[in-house]
Amino acid sequence: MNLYDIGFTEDLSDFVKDTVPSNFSIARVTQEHRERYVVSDGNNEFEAEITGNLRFSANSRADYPAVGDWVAITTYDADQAIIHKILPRKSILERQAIGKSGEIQIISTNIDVAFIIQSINNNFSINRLERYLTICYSANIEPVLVISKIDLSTEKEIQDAIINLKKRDRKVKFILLSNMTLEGLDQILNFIQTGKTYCVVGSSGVGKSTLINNLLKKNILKTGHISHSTNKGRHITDHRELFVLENGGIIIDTPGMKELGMTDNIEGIKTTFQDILNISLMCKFPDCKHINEAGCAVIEALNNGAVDKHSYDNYQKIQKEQERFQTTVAEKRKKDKVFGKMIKNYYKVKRKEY
Ligand SMILES: Nc1nc2c(ncn2[C@@H]2O[C@H](COP(=O)(O)OP(=O)(O)OP(=O)(O)O)[C@@H](O)[C@H]2O)c(=O)[nH]1
Ligand SMILES: [Mg+2]
Ligand SMILES: [Zn+2]
Repeated sequence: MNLYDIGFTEDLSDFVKDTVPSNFSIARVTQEHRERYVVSDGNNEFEAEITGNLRFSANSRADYPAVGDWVAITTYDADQAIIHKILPRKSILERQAIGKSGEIQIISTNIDVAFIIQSINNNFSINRLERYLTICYSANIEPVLVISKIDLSTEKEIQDAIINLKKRDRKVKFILLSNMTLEGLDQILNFIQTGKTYCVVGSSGVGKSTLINNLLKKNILKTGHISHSTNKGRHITDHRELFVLENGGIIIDTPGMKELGMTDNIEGIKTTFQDILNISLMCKFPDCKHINEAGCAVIEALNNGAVDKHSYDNYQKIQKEQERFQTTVAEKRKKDKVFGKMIKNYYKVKRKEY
């Protein structure tokens, strides 16, 4: 195996030739634990830490390596490495960090396709799906909905879910899956292409790790069952990890997510809620918020049934959240600027004193 087997591309190779000094090697981050990483060059795995410099220059968590990243490393001993630099990311799957408004948490990077997993029996929610779609479209990542645990529901329940889905969103590709009967597994396998990177996201317990075990045809990952007996709490997967499949696809497992807070998602919102956005072009006022303005085409469409009420409500909620994120970020920047000025002035005064 080499770098190309874990997703390296010609574009990246050109970039490395032009910009990375030859005393560094290139690797991909395959595991992320707190401040501790595992990186791989396709052949060997290394336990890795970041340089003090990287840590010092990081403005936020988003500046730290994440699973999926390509990094410039130096190695020592047989299996230790230092990460010096993160290569530019092709895509970033991210959400707002839990409990830290205005801050970003990276889920994984350099992803081509995200499998959004929802189990049909207790986790299927189009509102939540629209959140995932928004973050995927914002990041230029193709979303694929996987409706799992179909062995636990009736044909009628499955059909109802599909009807609801089509009513709300006609674009998203979806696959029905049972990790027990393995129905749908071939469809997922056939969809996965050599050299492309996939990740699975969704709530805890929906079958993300079980799916990856099935794709790997090995029970490598800990899944719900084992953990119940050891009583390790509700979340079974506690870190992100990248795997290479037999067919050459690369797939990342992630811990279950309860919240999916919006960040800078304007583009993703536009794509997810395209119907609403198209209609809004006919609103009387260009800055219409579609709440109670005169001549609002969206409200009119809502009243005559052309726009789905649930979709509209979800759109408003997501839109507000993303505006709040932008405001928080702007306020933070302002504060940082003021603080920066204070420091500058302090040094000016100091210099004068000498
Ligand atoms: N009946 C049924 N059970 C499933 C299916 N997929 C997964 N399970 C079970 O659901 C439980 C949770 O599965 P996991 O794969 O650990 O779920 P996860 O999404 O990885 O959960 P976290 O790691 O906590 O995010 C396990 O007991 C699985 O055996 C399915 O398609 N059908
Ligand atoms: Mg898991
Ligand atoms: Zn309007």
